[in-house]
Amino acid sequence: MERTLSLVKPDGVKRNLVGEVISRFEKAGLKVIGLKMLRLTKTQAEAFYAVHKGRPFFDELTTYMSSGPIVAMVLEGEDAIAKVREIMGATDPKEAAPGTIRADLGLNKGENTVHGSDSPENAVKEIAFFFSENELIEGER
Ligand code: DAT
Ligand code: MG
Repeated sequence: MERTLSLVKPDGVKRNLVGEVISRFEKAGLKVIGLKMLRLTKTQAEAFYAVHKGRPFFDELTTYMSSGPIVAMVLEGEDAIAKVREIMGATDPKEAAPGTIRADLGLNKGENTVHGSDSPENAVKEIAFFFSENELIEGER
């Protein structure tokens, strides 16, 4: 069992794609064990994407990620990290495999509808960025 963090980015929330994104994860057998809607400040977006600090797209990325509400979720399942990355597709919707969220719904390399953690270490950090342990619901329900 593995946990990962996914976000529906501002373009996805704006276009009413929250349910569509969650539905694709659920259909793949992943369980939503934490869920919230929020809006990041620019400073919070910079902290979340700190790994990209110094890249040419950092300001554009963090301005965009703080431009409107997002939906944060923790997904749990076998190989959850890789599964979510596969369902999301490549960063650039033009390069994403057919049938992936980004190929079907993404607008461009920045407004690409979803985020998913890329490694177990980052999943732990990113989950803790948005959720406290008592906001994650596991087991019988
Ligand atoms: P991913 O979201 O697929 O993990 P990433 O971690 O390399 O991709 O980059 C984080 C986000 O930053 C990405 O979803 C969109 C934005 N981004 C990355 N490369 C970019 C670029 N060359 N131009 C504009 N935005 C970019
Ligand atoms: Mg990434």
